[in-house]
Amino acid sequence: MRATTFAAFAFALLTACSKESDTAATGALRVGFSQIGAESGWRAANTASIKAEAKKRGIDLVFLEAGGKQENQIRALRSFIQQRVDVIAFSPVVETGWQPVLEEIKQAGIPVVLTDRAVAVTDESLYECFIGSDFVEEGRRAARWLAEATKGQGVVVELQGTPGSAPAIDRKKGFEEVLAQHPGLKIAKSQSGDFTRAKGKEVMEAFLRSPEGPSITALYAHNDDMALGAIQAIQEAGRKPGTDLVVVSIDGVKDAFVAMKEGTLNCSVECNPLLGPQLFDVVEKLHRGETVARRIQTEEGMFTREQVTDAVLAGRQY
Ligand code: GZL
Repeated sequence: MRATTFAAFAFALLTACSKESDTAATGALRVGFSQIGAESGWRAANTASIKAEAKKRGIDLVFLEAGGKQENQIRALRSFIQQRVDVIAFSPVVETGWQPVLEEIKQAGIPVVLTDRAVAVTDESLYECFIGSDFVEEGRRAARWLAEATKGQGVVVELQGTPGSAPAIDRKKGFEEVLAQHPGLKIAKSQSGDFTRAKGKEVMEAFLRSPEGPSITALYAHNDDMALGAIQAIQEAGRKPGTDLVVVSIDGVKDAFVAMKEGTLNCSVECNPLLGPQLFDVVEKLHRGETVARRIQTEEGMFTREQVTDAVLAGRQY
């Protein structure tokens, strides 16, 4: 065989092998996931669920955390386009500001799945599916429990989640909708604790030091982590969380169950973070070219301190 022919043959063979190896290497479904950050126990459980499920299914997961910053999420989404992943999924830190990057992803022909939180866009075709809770109903459940527990009377303070985030907007909306039916329950102060324990404690300290402080009889926190920080502030102020100041929050993480067992937290409305299985069911369907539901809502309950036995506590997955 002449040298040039052999070289051409060898090159063709190597290229074919490399293509073959590329195909073999990229035989696994490749998914880019942009996570908000690590702000709460809920988020940690959500991340663990997504990573564990991808591993279980042999999915090549490119997982990027954004430290709570939208600009980092947008950068991550653009990097997924460059990496030509098969599907992009993300939990949007806030509702607005996504349309341009979602249009770029659509242009690249990559399907998008939203998990946990929704986005506000004018073109619904920019994503295939939103998997997450009904935050408005979570807020309603918290208010219904509080109205029942206080016989519709009291001075409430509210720790809101991240400003502009779907859970903060909707949990406030649902809570106020039910509270409007109980004129004896008034929200005296409301401020963001950004879903973190530290900020929840700091804001609750300020509430307690304010002129309305001595009259506060109830706290509504948009997540357990802020409630747990606030409980510490209430105790340090010499008040009794769970008795002379009732506390209701949302998530249902393990630390909330510990607090309910101790009697410092009265009620936690469940918000299920274990979205990994549902996410990758949708991702695999999309990859097979099947249609998927536009909206998948997680089923959730509510827990009060009276229900929390050692067995219930031991049985909690997150
Ligand atoms: C709710 C989720 C919220 C949790 C918080 O689905 O987005 O963000 O309630 C978390 O604990 O930080």
